[in-house]
Amino acid sequence: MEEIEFSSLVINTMSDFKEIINLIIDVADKIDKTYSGLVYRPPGLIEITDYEELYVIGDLHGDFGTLLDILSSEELLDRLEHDNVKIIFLGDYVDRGDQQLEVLTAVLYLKLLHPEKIVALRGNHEAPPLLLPYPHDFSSILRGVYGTEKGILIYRLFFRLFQRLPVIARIPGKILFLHGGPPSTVLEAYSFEEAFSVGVPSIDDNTLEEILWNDPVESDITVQESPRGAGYMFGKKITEKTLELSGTSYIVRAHEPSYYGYKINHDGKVITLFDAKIPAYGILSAAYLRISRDADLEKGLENYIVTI
Ligand SMILES: [Mn+2]
Repeated sequence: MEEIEFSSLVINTMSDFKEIINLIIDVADKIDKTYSGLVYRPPGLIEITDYEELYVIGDLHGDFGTLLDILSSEELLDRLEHDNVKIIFLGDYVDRGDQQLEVLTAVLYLKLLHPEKIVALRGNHEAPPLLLPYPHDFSSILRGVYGTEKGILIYRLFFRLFQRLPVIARIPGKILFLHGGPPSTVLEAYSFEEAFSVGVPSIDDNTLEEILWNDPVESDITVQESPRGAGYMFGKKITEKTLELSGTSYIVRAHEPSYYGYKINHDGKVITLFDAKIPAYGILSAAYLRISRDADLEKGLENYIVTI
């Protein structure tokens, strides 16, 4: 499929009240399921067990143009149909940007078309009911597009879908993916499952807040207050304990605007990706990761960052 064709599919779907409802309902059934090469471990972990090439995309915040640019420069729409590629989105599809509904519809549409190849993680803007971010203008966008009554209904459907999005992905032995950062409770945890609420009925509220909101800090302090008013800043010791518990070598996360689209912390063990080239952030480039199955990750994951 060409980008122009995909773009009009997305716009036609979001412009039709019934079509968008159908998309939300259909995709809700697919976001937390096991497929070939993607193992779902409830309530919020996806294990990526097979891929030829993996792409990782950070915050989009309504930047549909950058999403289309990435899909186009990597020929991903075509390759999703023929190759064993996987795309991990790190969350924050909505709020701030002009084309939030387009971005969210596009990501969900890709998941609907290729459920075994797309992982759509949750960001802090796909918020839990008691922890709304600021700004949270997504609901007013929906009221603008569909009118008040229908807009509120669509918002509620999206909001329910957000509660079901997985919050962590892992390539066993290699990389852990999440939106914000590991919870500070990893320091006292005995296992990965305990630390990240895997295999329990629901994710602990504080764990969820930290996974969605935390940011790295270059300091020997284990944890410190965050200026965001939610989550914490995590130091190197938390990164080291997380890598040990999860049996991985790197943490890939998003959440923080970075001038070149990426940022490296904790001696290269924490990589931040950001892809919202919108005026609110004034960043120069967006960045994503492209990792093939045979990539030698030992020499540093930062070597696989691509800027656009
Ligand atoms: Mn965020």
